[in-house]
Amino acid sequence: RVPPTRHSPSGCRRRQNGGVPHSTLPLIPLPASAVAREDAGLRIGEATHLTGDPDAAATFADLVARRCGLRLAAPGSAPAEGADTIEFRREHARPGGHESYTVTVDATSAVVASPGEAGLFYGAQTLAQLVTGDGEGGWLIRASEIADAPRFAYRGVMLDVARHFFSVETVCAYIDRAAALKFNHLHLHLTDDQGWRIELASRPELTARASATAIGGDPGGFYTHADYAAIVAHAASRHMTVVPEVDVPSHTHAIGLAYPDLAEPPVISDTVRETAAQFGGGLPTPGVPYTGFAVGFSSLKTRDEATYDFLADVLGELAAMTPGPYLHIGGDECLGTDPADFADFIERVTEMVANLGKTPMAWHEAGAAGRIAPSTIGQYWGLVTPTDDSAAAAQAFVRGGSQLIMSPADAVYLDMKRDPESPLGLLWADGATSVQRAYEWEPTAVLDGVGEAEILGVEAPLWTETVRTFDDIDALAFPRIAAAAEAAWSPATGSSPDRTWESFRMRLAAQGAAWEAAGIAFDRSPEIDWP
Ligand code: TNX
Repeated sequence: RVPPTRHSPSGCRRRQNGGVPHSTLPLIPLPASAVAREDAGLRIGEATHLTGDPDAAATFADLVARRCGLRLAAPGSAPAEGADTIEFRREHARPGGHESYTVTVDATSAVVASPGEAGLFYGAQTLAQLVTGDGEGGWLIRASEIADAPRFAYRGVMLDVARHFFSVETVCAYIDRAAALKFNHLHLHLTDDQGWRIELASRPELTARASATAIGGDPGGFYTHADYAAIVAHAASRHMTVVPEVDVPSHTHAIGLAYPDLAEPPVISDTVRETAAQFGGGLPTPGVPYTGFAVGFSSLKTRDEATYDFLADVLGELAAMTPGPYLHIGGDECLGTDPADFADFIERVTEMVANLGKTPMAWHEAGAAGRIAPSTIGQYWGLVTPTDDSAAAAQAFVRGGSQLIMSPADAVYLDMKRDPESPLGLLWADGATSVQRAYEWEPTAVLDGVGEAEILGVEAPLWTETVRTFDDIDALAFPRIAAAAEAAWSPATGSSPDRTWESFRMRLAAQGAAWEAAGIAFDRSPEIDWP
C-alpha cells in the first residue's frame, strides 16, 4: 500500500527525510501514537538551550553530536537571549508507566515528558531520530506530537559470550545499540560446552581451567567480578537489566574440565554426529576443551548431590552479583539426559533459584519436564509455526500460571543467515531468513493459548558459533534487531497504517545514515532502499 503523500511535490523534503513520506515519521520502533505536524519544526544549533533532566539532556546531546557533528550547549549553562529550548521534563504525577513518554515539537520548542527516567531516555532516543537536515546545511527537529509506551515489559537481546568471548567494551557498545532501540534486558549466555566466562570466588577452577579457548581454537576469556559489575552498571545507565544464564544440565562440557566428577561421559547421538560433521570441530573428548559446534552431548550428573552443592555455590554467588530479578538456568537441548532425571533436576534447580529470591528463566524444553518452580519464565525458541513438541513444552509454563518470552528462531534469532553465501550465521531454523520475515510475525499468533497476557516479552538472541568480532555482531544483528525491537515495543500489527512492512522498510532506510555515523557495520540488505 502506497501512502497518498508519497509523491509529495516537495522533493527537497523527501530527500531530507530519506524517502519517507511526510506523514510517516522516520521512527523505529514505531511509537504507540505519532503525528507529523505540517509546521516547520525546531531549528537547532549551538545556541539551542537544553533544560530539565541532565541525564536525558546529555543522552540527546551525545546522539546529536555523533550524528550531526553539532555540539549543543551543555545542559545547565545559561541560555542565550531568546534561545529556543529543548526540555526533558520529569512529571511524577503523569499517567503511564515509567517507560512511557511524550514528545511535542513545534517551531520554538521541543518538550520530552515522562514519569520516569527510562521514559525520558526513550524520549531522547525518539527525539534524536527526528533530527533531520533543514536543506540549508543546518539541522531541525521535525514538528510532531508523540505519545508512546511499550507493548511488552520485557524487551531483550541475548549475546552468547561462551562460543566466542567478547570484551567488556564490546558488550557495553552492544548495550548502547540495543538501548537506542528501546530494549531493556541484556541476557548474557555466560556458559556453554566451549567455555565458562564468569569468575566465581566459590568455584575458582571454572575460569582457571575452562575459559581459555573458544570455537575454532579462537582465544577465550572471562569476566571478573569487576568486569561483570561494570557491565551491569553500564546496562543500568541505559535502563537495561542484565539477565545472566548458566546453562545446565547440558551445554556443560566446560564444567567437566574444571570439576570432572560432576560430568557424565559425553553422549554421542546421531544429532551430535551430524552437527559436528556439518560444521566442523569434531567430537568432544572428556577433559579436553571443546572447540566444535556440536550441541546436546554433555550432561551434569543429575543424581549426584555434589552437582546440587556446585549449583548452590554458582547460582548463589551469581544471584548476589546480579541486581536484576532474573536468573536463567538454560535447560535446552539435553539430548543425553534421561527425561525423568531431567525433570527432577529442573524442579530442584528452579526451586533453588526461587529460594535465592530470583525469578528463574529457562528455555522451553524445561516446560516438558512437567515439574518446575511455578514462577519460572519460559523462553520459546521454536519456529513461528511450531513444528515439533516445542509448542507443548512452552505452553506448559502458561498452564502453570507463568509467562513466556517469545524468541521464535526463524524470526528473531539474529544468528540466522540472511545471505546463504555469507560465512556468518547458521541456517538451521528453516533456511535463510530475511528482514521481512524478521518483521512480519505476531507474538500472540505463534502458540495456541498464549496471548498478550501470557507473554512477558520478546527477545532476540545472537548465538556466536560463527561470530568472532564486533563487526560480525553488527553484520548479523543489524538491521534485523530493529524488526525485533518493533515486535517488542510497538502496538500489534494492524494497529496503525505504519505498522506494516512497507512503512518499516522506509523507516529502516532512514536509519542508515545514523547507523553509519554511530559506526554500526550493518548488513546492507537488498530488501531495503538504503540511501
Ligand atoms: C540452538 S537456542 C541453541 C544454541 C545454538 C543455537 C544456534 C537454544 C536454546 N540452543 O545452543 O547456539 O541453536 O542458532
